[in-house]
Amino acid sequence: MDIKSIIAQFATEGELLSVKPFGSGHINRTYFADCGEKQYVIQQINSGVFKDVDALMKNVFAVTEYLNRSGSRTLTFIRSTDGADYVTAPDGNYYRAYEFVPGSVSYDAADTPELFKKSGAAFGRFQQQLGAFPAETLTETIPHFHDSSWRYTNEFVPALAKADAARKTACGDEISFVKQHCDLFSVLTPYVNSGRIPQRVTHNDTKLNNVLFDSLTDECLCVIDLDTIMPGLALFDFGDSIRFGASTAAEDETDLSKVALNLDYFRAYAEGFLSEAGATLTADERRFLPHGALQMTMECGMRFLTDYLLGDHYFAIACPAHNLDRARNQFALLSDMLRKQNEMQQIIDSIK
Ligand code: ADP
Ligand code: GN1
Ligand code: MG
Repeated sequence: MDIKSIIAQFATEGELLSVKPFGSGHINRTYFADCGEKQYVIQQINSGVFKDVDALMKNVFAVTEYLNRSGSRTLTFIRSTDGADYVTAPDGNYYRAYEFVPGSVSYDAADTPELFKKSGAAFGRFQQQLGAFPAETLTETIPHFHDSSWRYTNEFVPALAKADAARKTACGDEISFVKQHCDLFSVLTPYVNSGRIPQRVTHNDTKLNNVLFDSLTDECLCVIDLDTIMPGLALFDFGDSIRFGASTAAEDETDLSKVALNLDYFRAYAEGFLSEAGATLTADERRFLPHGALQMTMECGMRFLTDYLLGDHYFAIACPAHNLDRARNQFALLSDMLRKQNEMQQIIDSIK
């Protein structure tokens, strides 16, 4: 359906002047709509990924209204002209709208460790702001999202059986890599089961481009992409940020000699994150922060590989081997992280 007639169904202000595709997320289809005095973000929600759009939007409204009430800056979602949380188009696609944050920018890479440190503080603060949010009122929008062992058994292994033969042959080395490293997925199990690493309300998708910065001052304005806010582990929020933002290369860089963990960026992020969330972390959460980075990198690589094996139905791709390129990249990053595990630990221990 025509995006302009979708926008007309939301209670936006002003007259639509222009609309264009926007952002670099892998999941939803995002548009920027200029309505003169106000600008909006319109998103086609990926309902293949989010099976219960109704519950997803209830979560998003509940979290943003909660943050607003407590004075924390967050996204402002706009209801449809007839008061619904989202719009269903005649073709069955779902759309939502929220205000574009004026003067904001998001980054796919941090030019300086200082900028990356600010994103660490933003995600640490976000976790604090949701510390008292009633977790039981949230629907799990993607069940088992960071249950890496579950993903291994229930997604990766079945994908090996179902995969197209040519694709499977193309990634034999990567399949072996996953099998060799899947023991990383069970390291935390006893700590989680005993409560020494507690479940908290977490963001679960803490990529650098899920934070908005002020385009003039580079101060963090707010955390976005609120679709995966669910009970989860603090050290996975930490780890996923490191996976994406402390790599020396983009997530889909194919020259693997460029892919490494930048320890200066690791330190910067850890300082930012711990300055806001450090006081509430248990000793075990803190100790396993580097493991969070290892596990999120390994899990993400396995997810990319699974999607490649199954024909690219989950992540948006720009070329046929995109998911395989991303998987190889994540495994190269993981290999470097394993080499630098002691240094990561020393950095965490040195931050008071
Ligand atoms: P996805 O799930 O596809 O990652 P996001 O909600 O993260 O969707 O949106 C995709 C991208 O659009 C973000 O990474 C960011 O670059 C941009 N973006 C989204 N919302 C805003 C906003 N309110 N203001 C500025 N940029 C935004
Ligand atoms: C997706 O939506 P986006 O692009 O911010 C994915 C994350 C992955 C990431 C890899 C809902 O994040 O889990 O880590 O791609 N989001 C979802 O870049 O699956
Ligand atoms: Mg995103």
